[in-house]
Amino acid sequence: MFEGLRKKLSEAVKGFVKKEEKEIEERAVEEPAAAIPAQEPPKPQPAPAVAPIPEEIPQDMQHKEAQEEVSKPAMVEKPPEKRRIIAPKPAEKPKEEKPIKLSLTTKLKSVFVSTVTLNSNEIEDFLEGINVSMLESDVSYETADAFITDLREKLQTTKMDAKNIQSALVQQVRASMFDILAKSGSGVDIYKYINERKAAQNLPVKILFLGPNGTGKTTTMAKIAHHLKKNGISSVLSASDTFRAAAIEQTEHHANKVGVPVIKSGYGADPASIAFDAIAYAKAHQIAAVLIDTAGRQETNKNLIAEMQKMVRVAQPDITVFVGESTAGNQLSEQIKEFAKFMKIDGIVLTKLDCDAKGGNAISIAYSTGIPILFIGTGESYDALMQYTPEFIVNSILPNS
Ligand SMILES: Nc1nc2c(ncn2[C@@H]2O[C@H](COP(=O)(O)OP(=O)(O)OP(=O)(O)O)[C@@H](O)[C@H]2O)c(=O)[nH]1
Ligand SMILES: [Mg+2]
Repeated sequence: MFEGLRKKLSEAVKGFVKKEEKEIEERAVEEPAAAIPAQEPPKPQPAPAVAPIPEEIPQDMQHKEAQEEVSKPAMVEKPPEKRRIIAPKPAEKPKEEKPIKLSLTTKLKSVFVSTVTLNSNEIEDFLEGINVSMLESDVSYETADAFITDLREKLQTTKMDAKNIQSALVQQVRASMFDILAKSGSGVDIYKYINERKAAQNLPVKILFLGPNGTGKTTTMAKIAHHLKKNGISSVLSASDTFRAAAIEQTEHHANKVGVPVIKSGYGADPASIAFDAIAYAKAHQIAAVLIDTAGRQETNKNLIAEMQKMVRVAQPDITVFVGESTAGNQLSEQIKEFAKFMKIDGIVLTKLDCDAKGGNAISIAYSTGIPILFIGTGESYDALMQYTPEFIVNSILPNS
């Protein structure tokens, strides 16, 4: 999970700061040494005698000499007109070669001062690489846009450790990621909430799972029941998918495996009435949580959406969870937004992140929908459900370097 985004972002950062001698050489021509700030310490050195430039200089010599020029800090003190800089002929530039990365000015500054701020060209070049990486990894346009704006502001004002610009850039990208993830606010901590309600003797807590077909609703419900049981909290499953073949047996199977009761009826039965019975059962048996399964449905199916609205009216869930698979890509946020037009959604479970090499949805889904992620599904086993934290996402995508 996150391999795609992690690889692309890290390449974007590393690629930016990579020192390529050839680029330095080219930039030496474009950026005169006068651009070096006044605060650098070295005392002016007498300029070494400048040898006359032979009319014909072998190409490899030109490169060598130009490299030597920029690698000697003292040389930058010379007035520009005395510098002996040999430009490669424009025709010799490979076509696909992109200039930029760090400018010579910034590179040289970093020799003399402890902090540097990128200039606007550098910032835009860096941001372009980051933007492309994000879009290619399923981060939505609006999220990538907001992210880039946030990062640009940071880069414009941040003085970075000149000796370790790469690590400083990583810090800024991470900080923007945290900012974007924070914009949807933090969701309810389901386990904590159940404990609080238990302490207040206000049970049961009712949780409804909804979403498109096959996203992992039933499995997620069973995973939560499993976690609650491990922590000494009782729950009951409501087999309210009376639509899909074998759905009731599947819920029963999970209930038996996990060791929790299940309330069921026959296929075609009213899902809302099964939820009602499960709530009554929980009240009668002092069960802490009622976990209500539902049939998979598309947001475009009006009848099934109306049925879901009825379930919400009858069961009055405390928490309504949208279960969506990470592999759905950018279409996931549209699905969630459509569902949210018909019922209040309190949080998202992003499943199958283990099958999603890109991982961009984990960055953008909460921002795009304004609904926080509560859990992340990382596999098929009952333990493969993680409570969402921004730290987990950011550390998985771009670890501190
Ligand atoms: N790899 C992986 N598989 C998952 C995850 N969550 C669920 N699955 C698998 O996805 C498949 C569908 O899961 P279900 O729980 O039946 O999905 P559902 O949303 O209830 O499906 P319907 O009831 O048909 O709408 C099953 O094979 C699950 O084991 C996850 O986080 N990672
Ligand atoms: Mg199901």
